Amino acid sequence: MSAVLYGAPSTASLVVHWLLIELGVEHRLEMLDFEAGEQRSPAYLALNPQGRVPTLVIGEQVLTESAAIAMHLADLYPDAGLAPAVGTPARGDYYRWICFGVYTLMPAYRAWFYPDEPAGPAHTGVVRDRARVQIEAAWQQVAAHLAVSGPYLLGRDPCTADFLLTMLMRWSRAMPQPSDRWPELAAFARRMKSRPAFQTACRREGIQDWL
Ligand SMILES: N[C@@H](CCC(=O)N[C@@H](CS)C(=O)NCC(=O)O)C(=O)O
Repeated sequence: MSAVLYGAPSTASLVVHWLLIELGVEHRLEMLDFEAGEQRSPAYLALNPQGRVPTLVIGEQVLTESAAIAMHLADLYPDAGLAPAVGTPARGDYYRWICFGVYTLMPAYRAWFYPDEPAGPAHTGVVRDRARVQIEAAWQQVAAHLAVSGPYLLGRDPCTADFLLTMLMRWSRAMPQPSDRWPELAAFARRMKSRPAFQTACRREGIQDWL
């Protein structure tokens, strides 16, 4: 199966790019220029009405939302073992951690990186302060979980949720309290970043930090 990934360097498309390489999926990259507003071009909005990345076109399907794409890829390539079997307790934990990324971390990051969205330009300071508190509390929770149940979110082996979490950790690298200040998270990130597919994805996106 071949695929086209619409993304932008160092954004939410990274986890999809990484998984495409990790899973050996034949693909083409279409990197959008955010500065030029390409994510809001009529052609792109026809694919992704939110005007955000990533979008994956795989076979006949157009799929958006990084976590949904990541879970779908894991299901399409079960031999890689990146998603526990449906109906098992591990699958429940897997959903939990994917949802934690999507419901807890992503909205807080959106507020951090786009602080005028919730309440306009006059309130960006308070929005960012609140986002920072939420993000740090989330990392504290993940670190506590890994300390007891690690080295990966589900224990011994990595799953797609670990890939998503690694990308979300990366987004905090320039924040006042980066996620890898927590030793458990730093160790986790080191392990995930040492995967050759992560390094390849970063190289292809021109990423030079947090490698
Ligand atoms: N929930 C979406 C979030 C996507 C998202 O916010 N992407 C950002 C980059 S990290 C984006 O496309 N920003 C461009 C814009 O909002 O104009 C997902 O995980 O796919």
